[in-house]
Order: sequence, then structure tokens, then C-alpha cells
Amino acid sequence: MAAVPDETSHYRICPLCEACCGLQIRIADGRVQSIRGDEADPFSIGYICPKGVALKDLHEDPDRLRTPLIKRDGRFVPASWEDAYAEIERRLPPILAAHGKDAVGFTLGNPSSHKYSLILYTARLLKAVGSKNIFSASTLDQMPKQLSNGLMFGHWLTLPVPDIERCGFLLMLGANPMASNGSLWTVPDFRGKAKAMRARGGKLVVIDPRRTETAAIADEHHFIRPGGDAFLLLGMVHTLFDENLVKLGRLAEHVNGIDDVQAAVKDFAPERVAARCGIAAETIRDLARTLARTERAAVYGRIGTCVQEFGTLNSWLVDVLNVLTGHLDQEGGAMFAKAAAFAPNTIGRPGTGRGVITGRWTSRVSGKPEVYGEIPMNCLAEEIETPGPGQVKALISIASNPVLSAPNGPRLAAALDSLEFMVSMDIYLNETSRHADVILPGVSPLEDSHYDVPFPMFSVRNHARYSAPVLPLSDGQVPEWQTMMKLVAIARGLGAEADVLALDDELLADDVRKQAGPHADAVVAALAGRRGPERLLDLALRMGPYGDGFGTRPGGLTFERVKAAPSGLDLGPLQPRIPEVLRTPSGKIELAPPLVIADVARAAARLDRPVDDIVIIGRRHVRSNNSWMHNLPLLAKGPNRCTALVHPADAQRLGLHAGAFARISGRTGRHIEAEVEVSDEMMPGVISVPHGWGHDLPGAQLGVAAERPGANLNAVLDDALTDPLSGNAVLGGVVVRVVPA
Ligand SMILES: Nc1nc2c(c(=O)[nH]1)N[C@H]1C(S)=C(S)[C@@H](COP(=O)(O)OP(=O)(O)OC[C@H]3O[C@@H](n4cnc5c(=O)[nH]c(N)nc54)[C@H](O)[C@@H]3O)O[C@H]1N2
Ligand SMILES: Nc1nc2c(c(=O)[nH]1)N[C@H]1C(S)=C(S)[C@@H](COP(=O)(O)OP(=O)(O)OC[C@H]3O[C@@H](n4cnc5c(=O)[nH]c(N)nc54)[C@H](O)[C@@H]3O)O[C@H]1N2
Ligand code: SF4
Ligand SMILES: [Mo]
Repeated sequence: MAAVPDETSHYRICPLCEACCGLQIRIADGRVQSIRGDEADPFSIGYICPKGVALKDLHEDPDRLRTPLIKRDGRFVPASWEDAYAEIERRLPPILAAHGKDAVGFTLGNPSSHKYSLILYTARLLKAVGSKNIFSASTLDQMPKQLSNGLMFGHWLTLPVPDIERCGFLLMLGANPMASNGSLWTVPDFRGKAKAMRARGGKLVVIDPRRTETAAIADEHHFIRPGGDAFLLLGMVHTLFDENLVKLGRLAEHVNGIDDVQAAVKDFAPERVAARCGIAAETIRDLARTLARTERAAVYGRIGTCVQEFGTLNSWLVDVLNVLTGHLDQEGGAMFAKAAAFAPNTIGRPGTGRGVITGRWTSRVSGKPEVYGEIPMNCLAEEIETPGPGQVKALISIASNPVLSAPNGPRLAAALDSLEFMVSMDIYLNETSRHADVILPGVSPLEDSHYDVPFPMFSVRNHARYSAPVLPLSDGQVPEWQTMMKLVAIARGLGAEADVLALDDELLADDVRKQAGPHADAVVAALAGRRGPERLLDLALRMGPYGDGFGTRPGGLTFERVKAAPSGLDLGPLQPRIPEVLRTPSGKIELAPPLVIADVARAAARLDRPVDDIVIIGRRHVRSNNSWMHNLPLLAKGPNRCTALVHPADAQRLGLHAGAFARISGRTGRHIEAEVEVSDEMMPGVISVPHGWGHDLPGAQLGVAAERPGANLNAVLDDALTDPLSGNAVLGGVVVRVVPA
């Protein structure tokens, strides 16, 4: 490519998905000239997918909000930041004063975990308000895994990941990293790593009701009846005991509860569960044998195993298999990353802790237990609709779009209209933010600095990578942490005029006092000159496991050292971390948490569930991301992706024709219509529609997305269905009725 005069080169971690690829971005005349994978990035080594390239479209999108909006007489009008904050100050504190903290609810969306400005300062805002009504995308996604791993290993964020670069057998359930680029497993270039594994003689087996893009590059694929994973996994654990394949290796002295696990699985012989999961008994036994006999192997389950009625049980069983075969915390097995900053499993006394509990409070209307400080998203509509003390009367939505992403979205949309007040921190006027009274826009990722907070905890290799802003803030833009601090000031009664930079200093000093005790003053002094998330990052890096400890470990990491490496620092391959990583009260892996063991009986009671006529599941496409990238021309072009995929036999039996429309209805009483695509990649009896579509709702401002709106899968999914342990929504294996439209 010919160099453009005055072109400059910048390095930026992509914030769009969990792969966290390093990008090289060329800028000339203040405009993006090109975006490609950064070959010098020690972690992603040049990998990029089409969404990374679309950061240019996102940056330039004319629909992306650049000024606050205030709703006046039902219509949004652009407003100054001062007016927007004044409106919030006028309307929010009276609700808090009259009805208490729980009257202000929060919805936290997926992009907030991809911006350190948002994730670090959301914590500050939640603390300032003190509401129990916190709802997030986590209960539409991974809460079962966080709960099961929290119970087993002692913290909600201590999740093992397959060490794919050294693995010889990887059993994958309910994940499609070829489309998603990995989840709770930061693994850029999954395809390349899977190919390399197979070239080494390793084997990939995929369990999925659809023969996915990942199944297509695997050695073996088995269809599973949606919702059947618990039965397959129970059958595998049963086989390990039955055939004397349990081998804990060096884990032996670190595990509690083996006998309880053995007792719990005794009724789940493969021959007994085969029909329920749709996988032959001999296959179940073979999978268990291969897992046990392969020296380096791992089981990995992701969203398909979480968004089920047995989500927690599934997630637990995945790691029970890893432990019982000695593959947990073993090279080439399921290992724990050691993140350079912010990781709770690197903080405090190594090897023991308080562990996790649920149900410290319950939701007001249906009594669902709190999990990790949250109430299930499935409870949000009823908490808004139902009068009485504690009713949610105001909502602050932070980078979330639950009207499209939560089951029974239309019910939620109606509920949002009944709120007394709603604020959206969002970059679009979309299906959810249209319900707000004030919208506070975020900045383009290219105008923001960046450090991944959660994802280094789930990475296939340890690394520390910081990105400086690629472009300066354009006129009128405000960093999101400062917007959040304004809300903190309002919630604390200091008013919108408060000096948020001084308030930030004050909160930082509080943090430091907690972490550094007697050395607090010296630490605060050492951080002088920085503010906002950068200062929090410096603190976390220096106090972290590779940090300089503010002088106690000379040569250790500091913000300056990480920043000095524009493509990032490599911190090496994953290392065994047990027992140091554990934070359970016993200091052991709790293989048989009573909460989960008790749930096995619920599975037993559902063992003979007859096969449903047709059930629905979701899917992802590499050119889409949840609900909000359909407005980017580069990604929007190409064939219709919001199609209803069905097996030819189902198409014939139901009278569906490729290219014609199917009408799909669910227990919500609503229906959607989606273009039919016929393919034997689907398991018979299962239909698949992707989520995050339905951009035809009035009042949104998404010019490109509205041209091909697609249908909202979540209009037919049922908010009454949850995994009772984690409160997670059931989004797969849901019974629907399908007829030609
Ligand atoms: N049926 C079904 N439903 C699902 C799923 C499924 O598989 N099937 N998946 C679930 C999963 S895994 C998830 S994580 C959830 C996601 O659920 P949500 O997080 O609610 O949805 P997103 O589509 O990620 O929407 C994010 C919102 O953030 C805004 N946004 C984007 N970037 C920024 C930014 O930089 N700053 C700010 N302030 N806002 C920004 C977008 O405009 C959008 O409104 O959906 C869930 N819903
Ligand atoms: N391109 C793109 N990338 C994304 C996203 C996106 O929307 N688009 N979303 C991001 C988010 S928020 C997340 S959480 C991750 C999710 O990342 P993944 O977990 O990899 O998600 P999916 O690609 O939806 O894969 C889930 C698989 O589960 C299968 N499945 C459904 N029901 C069952 C079942 O009962 N049992 C089994 N075994 N399998 C089942 C589905 O067919 C599907 O292939 O992806 C992230 N990355
Ligand atoms: S896989 Fe694509 S969207 Fe995900 S981080 Fe990499 S470039 Fe960004
Ligand atoms: Mo997600």
C-alpha cells in the first residue's frame, strides 16, 4: 500500500469482542486510512476479523451520538452536557429521596466490560447509589459458569480456559469460536490454534445441535438435543467412576468432595441418559475414555451450555470432568491465567478466602436469589411493573440494549415506558435508549485509551497491553469515566456542578488506603500526575502479581513500562496455579458444592422429558455482534443473516420453503417472521435464529440497520424460564410453534 503523506501508525486493542486483538491503525489528516492486525502484538500476532476493520465505520457512523439528547414532549433534542446533567439532577435525586436506593435500577450491558472507563467507573456509580436492583447481561450469558466456578474455586472470576496451544484433545460444548472468536476464553485466531493443535495430532470434538463453523473444522461433531448437556456430562462423569478412569494426579491433595460427586452421578449411566441427550451410550463412554486417557486434554463449555435450565449444573460438570481426569491446572489442560491487573485471584492471601455465596438478598417480586450482587435480568420487567416499596421507578442503562437482548423484550419495552425516569449511557439512539429521558453518549473507541480489565483473566497466554488514544477527543466529547463521575456526584448529593476530578482523587485515596494501608500516602504520591482509569490501572499493575510494588519489586510492571511497549508485553504461557489461585474457605477445590449437588435431583426428575416437536436455539455470525453492529455498512452488507435455519425434514413436515418466511411463536403470545434457510447442518427438531435483530421499532435512529431490520428472537423467548441456581435466562431449547408465514 502506498504511504499517504503525514500518515501515522497507531496500536489499539480491539474492544469489540473477547479475542482482544491488537490492531495497527493508520491515520492521515485525522482520518482512518487502514486497520489491520498488529503482527508485533505478542498475544494476537496479527489476527483480525471483519469487525476490527469496521471500527472505522463505527468511528465515522453518522448515527453514532456525539451530543447528549434530552426527551422533550416525547421527542429527543440535542442538548449541552450541562443541560443533560441538570436534567438528571432535577429528576433523579427526588426519586431516591422519596423511594430509596432500590428505586433506581441499573442495566449493565456487554460493551461496558470492553471499556475500562466504563467497567471501573460503573463500580463507583453502583456504590454511590447502593441499589440492590442491578441487572446485567451476565444473567443472559455466563452467570452459571461464574457461579459454578465461584463455588469450586472461590471467586466468580476464577475460570479455567483450555490451554489450546499445548492441548491434545479438546471437547467443546455449546460454543462456536469460529463465529464468536471465543468467550470466557480470550483466544485470538482460534482457527489457527485449532489447526495447529490438529497438525500436532490433537483432536477437537464439538457437541452442538448445529453443525457449526467450528464443528466443520473439528475431527468429530455430535448433535445434542438442546438442553441435554447435563445428561451427557453426568453420563461421562459416571463412566469415569464406573470404568476406574478417575485420576487426580497432583490435584489429589487439593480436592474435597469426590465421594459426593460419585454418589450424585450413580443413576446416570450412559445407557440411561443417551435418549435424553440424543447421543449414543457408546459415544458417551468413548468421550469419557478419550478425555481420561489423553495426556493433555480439556473440556470447555460456553454459552450454549449456560443459557439452559441446567446451566449451572452443566458448567459445574465441565470442570468436574477436568478435575477428575487430572487435566485441571495442567499444561495443555484447563488452566488459569494470571492477569497483570485487577484479578481478584491475585489479590489477598493466596490459597484461601471467603468463597462465594448467593441469596444474600432476593428479588422483591419473585424472590429470586441475588447472585454476584445481581438480580436476574429476567426479573427486570416485573420489578418495574409491580407497585410497592422497592419498585424500580428509575433506570440507568449503561451500554445495554435489553429490549433486544433480554427474553420477552416487548414486555420490557412497555415496562420502560412506565418508568418515572430513565438515563441511557449509549452511543446510539436505539431500541432501548429510545425509552430514556436523557441519553449520554460515549466516545469512539479510537478516541479512548484502553486496557482490558476482565479478559486477561481468561486468556490463553499472559500479557499486559495498553492502548493510547488513536485520535484526540473531538469537540464536545467527554470521556465516559467523567460522565460516570458526574452521575456519582449527583447520586451522592454533591450536585452536577461538583468538581469530579477532585472527587476522583478522593475516591482513589480511599481505594489506596484499603490496599496499601500504612504506605497509602506514599502510593498516592507516586500516582500523582495521573487521573481517571489510567491511574487506577497504574495502581492495579504496580500492586499486581508482576508489579513493582511501588519500589518493593524493582523492575516490576508499572503503567509506564506497559505503555512503553505499544504492541504490549508478553508475560508467558499459562502456569499451574493450584493451590495459590484458590479462594475457598477450605483452601481446596470444592468439587461437590451442596447447592449444585442438590440440583442433580432436578435433572433426575427431568430425565424422561419427551422429545419436543420443535425447539429454538440462537447462533452468532462473525460479521455481527449482539444487537449493535448492524448499522456499520462493512458488516451489514452481504446476505440476510437473520434467517430461520431448519433441517430439510422439518422444512418438509412444517411446510417451510427456503426464501419464504416462517412464523415462529412462543409462550409469550408473540410471534416473529424470519426468512427460511434449509440445511442439514441443523439437528432435526431444532430451529435456529440469531439474536440482536429487530431494528424496526419506532423512534430508533439506525439508518443502515433499519434497511434490513431482521426479527427479534427475544420477542418469542420466555422471561419465565431461568436456571434457578444462577438466575440465568434460558435462551436455548425453548419450545416454539413454527408455521409458514
Ligand atoms: N436470544 C438470545 N439473547 C441473547 C443472547 C443469545 O445468545 N440469544 N446473548 C446474550 C449475551 S451473551 C449478551 S452479552 C447480551 C448482550 O446484551 P446487551 O449488552 O444488552 O446488548 P448489546 O447488543 O451488547 O448492546 C450494547 C449496547 O451498548 C451500546 N454501546 C456500544 N458501544 C458502546 C460504548 O462504547 N459506550 C456506551 N456507553 N455504549 C455502547 C450499544 O449501542 C447497545 O445499545 O445479549 C444476550 N441476549
Ligand atoms: N461475531 C460475534 N462474536 C461474538 C458475539 C456476537 O454476537 N457475534 N457475541 C459475543 C458474546 S456477548 C458472547 S457471550 C460470545 C459467545 O460465544 P460462544 O459461546 O462461542 O457463542 P455462540 O457462537 O452463540 O455459540 C453457542 C453454540 O451453542 C450451541 N447450542 C445451542 N443450544 C445448545 C445446547 O443445548 N447444547 C449445546 N451443546 N450447544 C448448544 C449453538 O448452536 C451455538 O453453536 O460471543 C461473543 N462474540
Ligand atoms: S476477533 Fe475481531 S472483533 Fe474480536 S477482537 Fe479480534 S478483530 Fe476485534
Ligand atoms: Mo455475552
